[in-house]
Amino acid sequence: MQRTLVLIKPDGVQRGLVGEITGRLERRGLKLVAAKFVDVDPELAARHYAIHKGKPFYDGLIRYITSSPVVAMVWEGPAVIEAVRQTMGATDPRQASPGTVRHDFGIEIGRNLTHASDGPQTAEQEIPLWFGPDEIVSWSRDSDGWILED
Ligand code: IDP
Ligand code: MG
Repeated sequence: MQRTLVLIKPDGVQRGLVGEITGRLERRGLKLVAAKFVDVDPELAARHYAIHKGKPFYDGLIRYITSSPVVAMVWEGPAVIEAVRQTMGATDPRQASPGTVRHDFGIEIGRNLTHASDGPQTAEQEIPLWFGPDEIVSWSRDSDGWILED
């Protein structure tokens, strides 16, 4: 089953939206397989956002993600990468569709509440930056049969 990295960024934590955002993913039927609270150091931030190095918003992005703790999670499900990106909405909250996290709780691109891996390769690179293999738990959910087809 596919997995993806999700971060609730410092603004989401500071604004008390951890339960709201996590609840949306749970209610969608996605399965949480790893979670922790992390005070992000500049090295981890730089590795996580290496692809954006050199862009005009890079320094601000590193300041943002290291400014206060984040919740890091791994979610599992069929096509979970696309599913989570849909639930979060477009990068810029002003472009995000109503009903998405970024639309419903955000107004500025530099305070867009969440991160989610954007493809299978990205997820494979990102998850090990945040979690060791022993921190990811495969488990059987009693409701699986009501959420997933055989
Ligand atoms: P994503 O988070 O939707 O995948 P990316 O393009 O990968 O978006 O950008 C990473 C993060 O960098 C965004 O979530 C946002 O926090 C920040 N960012 C992207 N573009 C801008 C910008 O133009 N100004 C300020 N911050 C930006
Ligand atoms: Mg991205």
